[in-house]
Formats: sequence, C-alpha cells, structure tokens
Amino acid sequence: MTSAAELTAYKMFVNGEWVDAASHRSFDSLNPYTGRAWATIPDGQDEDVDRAIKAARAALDNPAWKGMAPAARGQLMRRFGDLLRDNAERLAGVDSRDNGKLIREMLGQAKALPGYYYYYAGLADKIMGETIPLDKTSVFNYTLREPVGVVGIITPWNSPLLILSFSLAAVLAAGNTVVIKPSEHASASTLEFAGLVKEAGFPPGVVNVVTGFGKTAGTALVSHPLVRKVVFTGGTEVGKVVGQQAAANVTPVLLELGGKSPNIVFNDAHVPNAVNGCIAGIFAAGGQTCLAGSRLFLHESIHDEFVERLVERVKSIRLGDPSKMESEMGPLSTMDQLRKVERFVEGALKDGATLLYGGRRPEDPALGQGWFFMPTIFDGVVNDSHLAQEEVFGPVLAVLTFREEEEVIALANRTRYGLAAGIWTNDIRRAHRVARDLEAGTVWINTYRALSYASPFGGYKQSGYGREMGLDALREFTQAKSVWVELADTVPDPVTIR
Ligand code: TXE
Repeated sequence: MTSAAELTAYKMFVNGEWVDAASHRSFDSLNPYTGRAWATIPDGQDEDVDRAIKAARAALDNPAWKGMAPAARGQLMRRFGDLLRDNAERLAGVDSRDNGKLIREMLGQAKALPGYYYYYAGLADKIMGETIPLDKTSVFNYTLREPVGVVGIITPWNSPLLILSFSLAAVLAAGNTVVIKPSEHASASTLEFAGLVKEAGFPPGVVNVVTGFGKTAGTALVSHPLVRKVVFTGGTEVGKVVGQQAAANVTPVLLELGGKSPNIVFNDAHVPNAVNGCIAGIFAAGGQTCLAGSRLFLHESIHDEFVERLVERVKSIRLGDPSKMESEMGPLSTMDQLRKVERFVEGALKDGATLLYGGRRPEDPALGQGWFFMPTIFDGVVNDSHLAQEEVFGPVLAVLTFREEEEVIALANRTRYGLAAGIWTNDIRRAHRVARDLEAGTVWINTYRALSYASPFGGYKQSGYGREMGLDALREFTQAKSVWVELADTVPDPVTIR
C-alpha cells in the first residue's frame, strides 16, 4: 500500500485560486500500470460546481475579460500556448501515470496542444458579424457574433488535455468563460494545465476546474441554469443522459460520443500501408480511443494475405511500462475497462467468431500488477453481432469480409455510430465515391487516426452532434444577434408588422 504521505495531493482551480472541495473530501487516483494510488483528487459536489459556475459567470462581466480587445485575447492565448510547449513533457508524464497510456502517445499529444491555442489565437480578432441586405430597404440590419456565456466542458480519461483543447481553444477565442470537469479516472493533468492558465495571466474565473464524479459533479454542471453550453465527450449512453439533463434548462450541448468505425481495405490497396493503418487504428492506444478502427472490412481476395501479415505484426507489439519509450501498448485505464473487454471476448466466442490472436490477459510476469490485455483479433465476425456493433474501447479488432463496393458501404453504415471511417484503395474515383457515401464525420483515405485543429471534427448519428475544431467550432461557441436600425425619419403604421 502507498501511504497517504507519498501521494500527491491536488486541489481544484476555482476563480483563480487553489481550493479543496467544500466537504474536504477527496478520492485516490490510481496508476493503471501499478494498480496503486499515486494522487488524491478533491471530490467536488454541487456546492463546488455552483461556486465555479458563479465565478465563471462573474468573469464574463469583468472588464478585464469582457473589455479585453480580441487581439489581446489572442496574445494571451499565444502566451498560454508557449507555456504548454515548455511543459509538454511534464504534462505527458502526469497523464501517462494517471491513465496508463503510452508516454510516446501522450507526449505526441502534449506537443500538439500549443497548435490549438495558436490557431485560435489568430482567429480571436476575426470573429465577425455580417451586414445583411434586407427586403426592407429603409432598415440597416447587421449581426454581432457574441460569446454564448459560461461553457461547461466534461472530458473523459483517455486523452484528457487533447480532448479538452478540441473545444477550449475556440471557447476562449470567442470570449466565453468555462468550468471544466475532467474524468474521475484522470483528473491530474487538467489541474496541472490549470496552473499554466494561472501563470499565463487569464483573469480569475475565466477558466475553472472542478474535479469529482460524473453522477455528482458532472450532473451538477450539466444541470446548472447559468451554464449556456455543454461540451461532453464520453460514452453514448452517458451522452444521452447529459443531453436530457441539459434540456431542462434549454442548454445546448455538443456531444462527442462513441464509435464503431469501419476500416475498409479494397483489393487494389497497398497492403503493407493498410496493415500499418489498421494497427494504428485499433492497437496504438490499446483501442481506448473514440476513433478506433474497430471493424476491419477486407476484400475477400486479399483476406488471407492481409490477416497473415497483420497477425505477424501484432505478435511483435511490445506490451510494457507506459512510461518507457520502447513500449508499444500499455495497460487499460481501469480494472472495469479490462473486465468489460473480457466480457466482449467471451461474447464473441459464443457468437462463433474465430479468435486469431490474443483474447486474454498476458502471462508475462514482468507486466506485474498492470491492467493489461493482449491485442486481440477476431476473424469471421458477423456485422450484426455484439462485437461488430458495440464500442469495446479496448484492443479488440473484428475482421469481416466483402465482395462488392456497394455491399461494403451498406455494411459499414449499418451501425448506430458514425464517428470516423478509413478507406484503403489506389483507385481515386472509388476513394471519393466511398468517402461520399459513408455516414461518418471524418473519413480517411489511405491513412488513419489523423487530426488537426484546423479541420472540423464530430459525429454522425449516435456518435454525437456539433463540431469541434476548425472554423466550425467558432459557430458552436458564439451566438448571432440581429440588430435592426430604422433609417427612415418616420415610423410607419404601428398596426402592421414590418
Ligand atoms: O465514460 P463516461 P467512462 C466510452 C467507452 C467506455 C465508456 C465508459 O466505451 O467504456 O464510454 O467510459 C462524466 N453527467 N468512452 O465511464 O462515463 C465522467 O465523470 C455528467 C468513449 O470513462 O462517458 C467523465 O468526466 N457527466 C469516449 C465523462 O463524463 C457524467 C471516451 C466521461 O465519462 C455523467 C471515454 C453524468 N451523468 C469513454 N456520468 C470517447 N468517445 O472518446 C459520467 N460523467
């Protein structure tokens, strides 16, 4: 057991101050590699959330924020981006310890963060309304694009800071204020991040972080009448609850939910590239990504060769300590997640799928107490089965085959999800045809799992709605006000509406 004295004790960040939960209660954060507690996190409840939201609401009216010129807001965001750049290794280390993901992956993510703030810093003074040529010629009509107000952002444990930055950079550029509730499984990096917010010099209350559990702190945030937009990233079932709770106050939500993304390999594809893309899609983050390419559709004529190469490569994936650069797959983030993956495997075997590799926890004693699961490949999976329809959020790949282009489009679309899709082909017409016909918010052609702050991201169907990143995100976090100016000297007939 780790003694309480050895644990890092974190505080929440409210109104520019470090505070304990009002109840003074906290909970342990566990390291998925050792299975042991390494930090304590304040257990925020309704009262803490209310305090943070009121601070964010007051900050909206604070001249230090409200009256800040948009270009100055951009400058501040640039300074913040520089601090993120200078602290990338530290932030990545905290995340890897807290969520068990590879330091290689978390470092890559941490190094990408400044780009989000620089991109939106440049846009802060380019958020403009329009003048509108009305049918009423005596009226001058224009729009103002104003901040929506207090934004509540709820993030999951898999990529805490990257997923936060998908929306936060645009939220700040547009002049809003924010209360962030990170996942109870990986809160530490968001609190470290808040330290940099303070150092950059954002006015108090512009960015607040309240830690705690989904059912308590999360519900309090989503249900609060002063919150004017909720951004939620997490599982689809919780997303539906969040949408319902927010509806009570007519609070709009942006939902980034689960996926069951198809990765489709045609018979003219470059097979070694497609094998790499397939592995990047499903095993790189231990499958713990909403973008996981968890359904692999192989043209039947290349099936045998592809599967042989895939299994060969997967056998060589090095499971290990996520903090070591040489490790290629880390443990799952929670014990519950590990058990969930095991239930999926049992179900797939019962449904008659063929286990080609993995399917169990590794036996290597060097992996100690970590919550590891082997990279797992099932062949002969039926598209309507549980494994092909539900998000595992673990390193489990379902392989299916197809003959015709139309057939594979129909199969790929036959899911309640629509987050992403991959297409591997050298036929340019086919590539664009299939990209057009797939029901997914992101389609990759001859690549997989690539993202940029400059390109909109979000789901179709039950993968969510609303768009983060790119110019689209600015629309999500601003609202249009239409201003009417009568230019005529006399106001006409008061009885008739104009
Ligand atoms: O996510 P949750 P969990 C999927 C994945 C995983 C499953 C559950 O399949 O197995 O979701 O994972 C907060 N009101 N994804 O439990 O529950 C919670 O505290 C308000 C997909 O981690 O969705 C956390 O901050 N908030 C996904 C956040 O919601 C609530 C990423 C996510 O928690 C709440 C993660 C409530 N009632 C998991 N309940 C992706 N698509 O990227 C929970 N929360």
